[in-house]
Amino acid sequence: MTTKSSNLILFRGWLDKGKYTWSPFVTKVEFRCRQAGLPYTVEGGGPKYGPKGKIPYVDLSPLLADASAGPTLLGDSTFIIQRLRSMGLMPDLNGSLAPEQCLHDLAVRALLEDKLYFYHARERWIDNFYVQRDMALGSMPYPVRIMVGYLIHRSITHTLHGQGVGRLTNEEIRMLKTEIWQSLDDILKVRLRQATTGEPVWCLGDTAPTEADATLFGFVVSVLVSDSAPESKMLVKSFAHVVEYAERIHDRYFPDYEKWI
Ligand SMILES: N[C@@H](CCC(=O)N[C@@H](CS)C(=O)NCC(=O)O)C(=O)O
Repeated sequence: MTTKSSNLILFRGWLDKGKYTWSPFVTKVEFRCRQAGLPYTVEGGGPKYGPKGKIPYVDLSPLLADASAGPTLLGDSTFIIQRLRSMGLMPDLNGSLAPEQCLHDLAVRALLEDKLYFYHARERWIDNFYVQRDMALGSMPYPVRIMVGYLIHRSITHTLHGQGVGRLTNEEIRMLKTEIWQSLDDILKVRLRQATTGEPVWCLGDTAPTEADATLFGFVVSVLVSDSAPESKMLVKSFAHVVEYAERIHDRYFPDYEKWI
């Protein structure tokens, strides 16, 4: 299933070489690898093969002394980054932050990964179910896709109801999503105004990215490249500073990837 490689292997759910995936967490890890200059090889895989039942996950074995011992799979973007940092393969982006900045960084990540994520899950898996299903389950034969899609829809409906987002109206969700992107646009506007060159700017850091940038870039890109969150795509596109932030990072770190339109 995996190619012989001395690189870290990143399982993205879809292979789609030369393209971003629709998962913000995959792009988060890819950004961290590229920013660190850590080469990686992409593979398809899928949530059910990952140690946490989600994508992304990685196989660390090519980087380990005993590469012949078989795959060493690790799931969850945060723990993947943490592990690669502890192996000395990625810098500690937040290492020199003051406690207050660390808290801001954590808050931005939580805002996106633990709040915005659920609005997107509803938009994708409930409001635009067929587009999302046919992308996420596209490799499955049609009858299987219908059955698995139905089970995922049911499970996500329950999750969103328990979490609370399932009980909100579309109008309420639109308001909450707009509030998030507006706040990000406001801060990025200031960052872009302070920048003297066309180089990337960073959400919280003056001259270098922090962990929040990996997450933020992942979320902006996931909206811009996917077809199953059209309302969010229009919303994000209406925030020029958010789009420019992502464009600058794309141009610097992902010139080989197809860009969103
Ligand atoms: N906390 C995880 C979240 C990953 C995640 O939610 N991945 C989604 C795709 S964006 C997934 O694999 N969902 C499949 C499922 O929940 O069954 C991380 O940071 O990696």
